[in-house]
Amino acid sequence: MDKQSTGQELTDGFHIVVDALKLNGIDTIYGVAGIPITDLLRLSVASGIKYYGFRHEQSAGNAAAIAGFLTQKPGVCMTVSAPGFLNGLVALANATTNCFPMILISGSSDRNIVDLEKGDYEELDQMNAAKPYAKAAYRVNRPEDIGLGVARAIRAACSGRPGGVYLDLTADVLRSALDAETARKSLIKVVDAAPKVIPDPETIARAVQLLSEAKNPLVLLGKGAAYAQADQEIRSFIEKTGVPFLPMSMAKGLLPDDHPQSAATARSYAIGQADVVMVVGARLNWLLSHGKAPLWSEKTKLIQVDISPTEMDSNRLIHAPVVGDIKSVMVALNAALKPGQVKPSKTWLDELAQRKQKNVERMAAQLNADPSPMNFSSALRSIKNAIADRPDVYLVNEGANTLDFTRNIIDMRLPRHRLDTGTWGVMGIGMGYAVAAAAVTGKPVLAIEGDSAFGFSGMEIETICRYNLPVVTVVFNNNGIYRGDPEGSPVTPTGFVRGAHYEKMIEAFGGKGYYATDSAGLTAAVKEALASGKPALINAVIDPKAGTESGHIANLNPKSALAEKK
Ligand code: ADP
Ligand code: TZD
Ligand code: MG
Repeated sequence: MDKQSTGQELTDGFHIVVDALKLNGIDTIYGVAGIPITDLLRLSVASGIKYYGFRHEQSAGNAAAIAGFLTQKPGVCMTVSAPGFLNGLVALANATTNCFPMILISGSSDRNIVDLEKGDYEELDQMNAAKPYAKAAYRVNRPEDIGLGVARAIRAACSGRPGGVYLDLTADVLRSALDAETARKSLIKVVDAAPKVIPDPETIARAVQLLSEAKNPLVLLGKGAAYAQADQEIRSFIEKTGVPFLPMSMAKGLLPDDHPQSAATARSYAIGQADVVMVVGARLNWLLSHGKAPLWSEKTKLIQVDISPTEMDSNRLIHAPVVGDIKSVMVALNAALKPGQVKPSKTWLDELAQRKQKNVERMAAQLNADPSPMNFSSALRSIKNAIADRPDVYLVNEGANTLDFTRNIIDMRLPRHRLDTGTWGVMGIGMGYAVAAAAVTGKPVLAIEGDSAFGFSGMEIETICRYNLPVVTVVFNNNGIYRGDPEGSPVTPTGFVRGAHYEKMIEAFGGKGYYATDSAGLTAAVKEALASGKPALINAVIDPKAGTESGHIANLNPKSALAEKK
C-alpha cells in the first residue's frame, strides 16, 4: 500500500490478485517464476500463501490439478506468458478432461501489442488459445475487475462438472494502481462455489425400481465418485444392498479393494453378466469400451449418476439417468431404499465368488514366482509387502505395463489415494501429482513409474528434494518405452540407454538413491525410504522381456489394413 500526495491510499494489481485469492481460501500456488509474475509470486509468499516452484509448468499445472481433485478446491498454477502458458496448458487440458477443478493464471502481454500483433516479448493471445482446452477462459483488463475474474474462475472450476479454467492477467493490470478502497470493494468472496445439485425424486424412484428388479446388479464407481467425497454414503448404499461393486482405477479405495463385495478380480465377467449396472461418477468412454460388446451385453440396463446431464446417452441408452451431485444422490438413494428392496440373487453372488477365486488362484502362481531379473509381478509383490501396513501412503502411478500391473496388484484401502494417468492415459503427471499429494496431505507418497513415464517429469525430483517432501519414486527400469527393443539396438523408436542408473539423479540433489535388482532388496528399499519420510528414488531393474508393447491396450495400436489382408 502506498499513499499519494493527496493522502489517498493506493494499491496495485499484484496486491489485488493476492488479496482476491486469499479471500477465497486459496492457500497454495504451484508455478514457475518469470516476467511478469515474479513479483506476484514473491508477494504471495510474503502474504502467507504457500508456493511450490517447479522446473516446468506442465508439472506445476499437474500439481494444481491433482490438488483440486484431492480437496474440491481449485488448484492454482501460475505461469509466465506465451511458452510458460503453453507448457501449463497441457495440464489445464488434462484437468478439464479428467473433471478436476484447476485455475491456470498466466501473465500476458498488453492488449494493444497482442491485438495488433506488434511483436512483444512472449506475445500470444493466450485467452483465445486456452478456450478450446478449458472449461472457461477469462481475461482481466482493469485492476478493478481482478476480484470478479478470480471469483468467476473459482466458480467455473468447481461448479457442475469440475474442470480447468484459464485466467489471463495482463502485465498492464498487474502494474496498475488503484485506490485501496475501490480495490477492497471490488473483491468477491464466492458463496457456495459448488452448489449441490439435488436429484429429482422421480429419477431416484426410477433408479431404485430398476435395481429392485435386478437379479445381477452391479455398481461401477468412477473417479467422480471419489472426487465427490461421499465415501460414507456410497459405502452404506453398497453394504446395505449387498450389490457387488467395481472401481475404476482412481476410485480404488473408495471401498477397500479387499472388501468382500468387490468384483475387481472378476471385472469382465461382472460387467458382461450384470443385468443392471449403476454407473456412479464414471463416463462410458474408451476405458469402459463405450458400453459396447464384447465387454458389455446389449441387454444390460443402465442407471447413471452424474452431475452433467449431457453425459447421459453419450454412448448407449441410459434407462435411468440420475442427474445430481453424487453426495446428494447417494443420500436420496439411501433414504428411498426400503429394507430388502434391492437384493442380488444368490446365484449371481455365488458365480462371482467362484470367478474371483479362480482368477485369484491363477494370478497367485505369477505373483509368488521370484524370477531374476524381476518382472512386473514380482517387483510389485515386493512393494505390496513393503506397504502392507501403510494404507495411508498415496500412490502415484504411470507407465504402460507399470500402470497395468500396479493397478491390478497394489490394493488401495482408503479413498482418493490412487492418482494415475486418468482419462487420457497421459504420461508426465508423475512428479507433479506426487508433489501436490505430499503438499496437500502431508502424507508419504509412493510414485511407481515406468522409466519412460518418469522421464516426462523427472527433473522435478529436484523440486521434491528442495521442499524435502516425503516422496519415494520407484522407477521400473526396463530400458525403454514399454520395454524398448530388448534384442536390437537401444537407438530405436522405443529404446533408451540400457542399464541406466536413475538413482544417481536424485543423489545430485541430496536425496537418497537405491538400486534394487531383486525382490528382497526392493522390499527393503521401499520400507526404509518410506520410513525415512525423505525424498528417495529407487531404480528397480525389470526384465526387459517381461513387458508387452502398449501394455493392456495393444488393441488400440493401429495395424495397417494391408498387413491384415496378407
Ligand atoms: P473414470 O475415469 O474413473 O471412469 P470419469 O472421469 O470418466 O471417471 O468420469 C467422472 C464423471 O464424474 C464425470 O462424468 C463427471 O461429470 C462426474 N462428476 C464429477 N464430480 C461429480 C459430482 N460431485 N457429482 C456427480 N458427478 C460428478
Ligand atoms: N506421450 C504422452 C504425453 N502420453 C503418452 N501416453 C504417450 C506419449 C505414449 N505412451 C504411452 O501411452 S505409455 C508410454 C508412452 C510414451 C510409456 C511406456 O513406457 P514406460 O512403461 O517405461 O513408462 P513400461 O512399464 O515400460 O511399459
Ligand atoms: Mg519402460
